[in-house]
Amino acid sequence: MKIGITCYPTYGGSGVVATELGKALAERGHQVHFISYAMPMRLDSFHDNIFYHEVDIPNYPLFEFQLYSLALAGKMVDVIRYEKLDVLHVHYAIPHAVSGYMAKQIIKNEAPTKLVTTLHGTDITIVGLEPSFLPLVKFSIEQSDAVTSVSRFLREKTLTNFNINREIDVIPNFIDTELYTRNENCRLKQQIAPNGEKILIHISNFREVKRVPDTIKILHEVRKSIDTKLILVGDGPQRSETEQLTRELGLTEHVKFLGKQNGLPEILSAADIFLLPSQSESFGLAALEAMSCNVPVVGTSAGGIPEVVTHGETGYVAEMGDTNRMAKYVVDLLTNPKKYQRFSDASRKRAVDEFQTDLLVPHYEAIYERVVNEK
Ligand code: GMT
Repeated sequence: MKIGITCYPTYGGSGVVATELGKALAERGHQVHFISYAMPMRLDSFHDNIFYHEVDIPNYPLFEFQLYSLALAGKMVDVIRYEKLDVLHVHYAIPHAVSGYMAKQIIKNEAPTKLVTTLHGTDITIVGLEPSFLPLVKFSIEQSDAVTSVSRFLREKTLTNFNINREIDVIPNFIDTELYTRNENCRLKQQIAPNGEKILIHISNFREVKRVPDTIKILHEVRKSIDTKLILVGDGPQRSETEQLTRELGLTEHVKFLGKQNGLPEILSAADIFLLPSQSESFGLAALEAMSCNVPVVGTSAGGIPEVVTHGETGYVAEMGDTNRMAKYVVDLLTNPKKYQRFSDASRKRAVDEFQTDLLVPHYEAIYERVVNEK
């Protein structure tokens, strides 16, 4: 099939999932056309069957704000028309599903391209609920030929928040478990914990919803009984606040801020436990990446996290903000080597058995087949 994919190219989990999906589809023989304003971050080498169409956003003195949604719709029309796409698959509803709908309407007499929308998280739980966006998100979901969500939690939220009555297929985030595998000879572990200290890790884009300062509070509590370090990977709005709290609590030499990084499997291989104290999380791709590298997760029970982290088997979940309980869970795991090993093995097994790329990409293909064959 010929499949167009639109996503946020450089920021966040939805872009990662969309790009990995495109790569997997191309490997399975489909022709994939990425349509975005920049080259997707994970599209870092040449792939057969993958094409990239950059959206050019015209400027004009009258336009105080850039008209990305319109420029995107125009580019979508162009790619549908000349590449003869069977399916246009948009990731994250705002504004992609709206632009996709517009493009489909403009070209409907020339091309029967179907629109598939994947909902990822804050497009439904936070920003999509803004009064100025809500009717657009609701309409574009209702008008898509198929809609998928990355967790059961997100499907329920979509139906209730937007008062929508339609089929939504749940397809969880997936992972390349061959790539995300533990490297037992990790050099970073030696550098950060030369005396065999335990290592906690958190990876995110440091937005408010991630509650990154909670990782510092957890470390502070854990260090009362265990010599432990914390690695923080990523950058974003909460970084300075987190750095400040680190200094206030006298933890500077125990917290390593690595900033944005590639090579996550190598970094995750240094860690003993992944922390995910989010306020809102529709799935938690970062937790899955950790689990695939044998790292159990301690986090909150927010949103779809319990669909990924099995409480008492691959990690623990607690109420949002309850950093003392999360710290207790961390100490419990780090002081029970047999239990820790069981959780670590179970984390890897769950990633491989339930969330491997090869298991989940066929679900997307089945949806494409379904919509293309629908009259
Ligand atoms: O930043 C993004 O790309 C999307 C972001 C969000 O805020 O919606 O991430 C979401 O999509 C990921 C991939 O499906 C999920 O694993 C994340 O849990 C989800 N983030 C939130 O719900 C906060």
